[in-house]
Amino acid sequence: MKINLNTNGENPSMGNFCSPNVCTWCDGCGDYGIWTAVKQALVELNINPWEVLLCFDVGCHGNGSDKIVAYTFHGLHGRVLPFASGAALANMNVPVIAFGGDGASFSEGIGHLVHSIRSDYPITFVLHNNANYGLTTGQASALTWQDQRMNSSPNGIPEHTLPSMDFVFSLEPTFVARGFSGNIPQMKEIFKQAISHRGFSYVDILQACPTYNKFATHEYLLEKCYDISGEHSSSDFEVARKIATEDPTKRITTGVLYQNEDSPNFYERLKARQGIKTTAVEEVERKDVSGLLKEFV
Ligand SMILES: Cc1ncc(C[n+]2csc(CCOP(=O)(O)OP(=O)(O)O)c2C)c(N)n1
Repeated sequence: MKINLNTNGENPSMGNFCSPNVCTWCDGCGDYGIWTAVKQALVELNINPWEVLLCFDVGCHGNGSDKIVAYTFHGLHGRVLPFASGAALANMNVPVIAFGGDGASFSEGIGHLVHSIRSDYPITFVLHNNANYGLTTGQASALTWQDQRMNSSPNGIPEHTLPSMDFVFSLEPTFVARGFSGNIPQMKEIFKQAISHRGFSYVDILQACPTYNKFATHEYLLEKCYDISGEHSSSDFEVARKIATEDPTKRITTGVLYQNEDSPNFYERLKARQGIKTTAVEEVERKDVSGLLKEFV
């Protein structure tokens, strides 16, 4: 469990997370649903805005970093995971949620995704999967469907689509979930479970992008997404991998697909931190290093 429930007796409400800044997302953008479900999940977990760190990558979703009240960070494109992981390791008492687009996460920052999953850093990662580079106006990402015509590839995408779920499962994750931006109640439940997970929670949210994604539209996702929660045991890795990688033209399974609650996370495996009750942040102190520096002159 990476959450430290609030200790000051105040109950958070949706209003506590409301920012006076006006959203700039397009009408019908899936970001609205994700933004709402995140706030609902935090409220239901009894986490106040000052008890959580929300880290945003660069992209349309990242423009939401000042549309919610919490401790927020808006970083460089593709680099949200190292920042979020470092913050979590420095203070394990604060839950950390990182948000990234499919462009950032599967192109610019794919190396960080690899090592975040295999290291099992104690954070939640929400993939805003709109299958294109939204903020820069509809270029193809590694998750755009093959042959789709996009703004910088008018003849269609020659590469095959990166099989993201197969890729994620190849890295032995401890938590994998998939949701749909049009299903807020389900996303809320997924986020609550992801935030409460011990290690790295990978949450793929298939997201409508009405302006640039004309293939996996809200209507298409509504038809294909299938909530498997009631009929699936998330503890079986092989079954989870199979249902996560089914032919998406038939159905797209959603819900918490896999969770391993027994595996210690990265911090718990750090030998140097074992038995230590303080956080690294609390241990920061001013030290005289002039003697050490003399060794280098
Ligand atoms: C290293 C780097 N590469 C490229 C860019 C330009 N850039 C800014 S946002 C963006 C697209 C973001 O797409 P995605 O990550 O999928 O997020 P979305 O906007 O779709 O939510 C790009 C290419 C950048 N700022 N930095």
